[in-house]
Amino acid sequence: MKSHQLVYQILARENDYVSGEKIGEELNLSRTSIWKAIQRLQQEGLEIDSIKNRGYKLIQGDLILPDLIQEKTNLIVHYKPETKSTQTDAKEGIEAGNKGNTLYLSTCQTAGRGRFQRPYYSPSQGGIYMSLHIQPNLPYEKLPSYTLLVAAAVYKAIKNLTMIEVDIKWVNDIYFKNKKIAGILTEAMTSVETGVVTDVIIGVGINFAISDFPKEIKEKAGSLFTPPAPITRNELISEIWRCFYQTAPEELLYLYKEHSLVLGREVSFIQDQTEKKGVAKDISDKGQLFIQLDDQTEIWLNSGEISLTSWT
Ligand code: BT5
Repeated sequence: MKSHQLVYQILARENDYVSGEKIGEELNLSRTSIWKAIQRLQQEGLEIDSIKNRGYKLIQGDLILPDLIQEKTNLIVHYKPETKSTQTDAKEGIEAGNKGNTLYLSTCQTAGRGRFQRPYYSPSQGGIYMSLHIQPNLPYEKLPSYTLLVAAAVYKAIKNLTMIEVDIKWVNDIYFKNKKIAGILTEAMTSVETGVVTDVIIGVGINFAISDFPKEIKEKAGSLFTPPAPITRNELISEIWRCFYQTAPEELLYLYKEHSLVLGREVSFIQDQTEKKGVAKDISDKGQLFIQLDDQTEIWLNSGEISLTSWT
């Protein structure tokens, strides 16, 4: 690990001020190196107080530690402090021959995107941006709905760590206090020869501790925490993938439906250029939403084609 990461770990562990001398002794680093490490942490957005003769104290913020996440999840973690999009990083990784069960992680995206190429706001402070690459090698019909499974894993991880219960909005949004705090984007690659889905990239963006949003999404977007956060991003990232890999899919699908914001509610959506309304009755294991329209006809909505415009 780099010096600033080691210094961060000491500050995160201590509840009180810790002197530069003590940190230096533990890490076998000079006071100047410690000072430089503190500056680097402050540049990365951590709030660190320093008092003469007492030392340094972490007030708020955390540092993403890819080595720690790798150790906790058994995934291979590729980390960039800033990137265009972790989805693109994953695609480039696949082209370069990287194997599955690899996590592409960043603290800031300059071209983060959602479904239908919509932009995903990914500021440098307080967010989580990550894309998991897996290699299912299954025909499309046998492919589980990874968006549903990961949404439920996000729900479960947050509950396990904080007791907070978030809501899931079909198909790929996580809501908390009626605001969107996270989104999921699943993309698949199919072999032209065999028709088998060889690679899947599941992108997750979370507003972990973000205090402000641009005006275009201010009404809609929220944050899981208002800084300071009671847990670290490292803990949440590790717990999400632990829940994803170690929970039976049946349980995840159950959690998804149980915490769905739309089941049993009236929803609207646009299909063939017309607004339609109906009651959301069920969600299939493949991620389709079953709707009873106002004229009593029943239809299955496909998440690849339709977004809900309202739900009440
Ligand atoms: C999503 O799309 O919500 C999926 C977002 C996936 C982002 C992750 S981050 C890691 C990986 N790398 C990427 O480039 N992407 C993935 P969708 O359901 O289409 O929602 C997009 C809409 O949500 C936008 O049109 C905005 O209205 C709104 N939005 C944008 N940024 C937001 C944010 N940070 N928080 C809440 N809402 C946001």
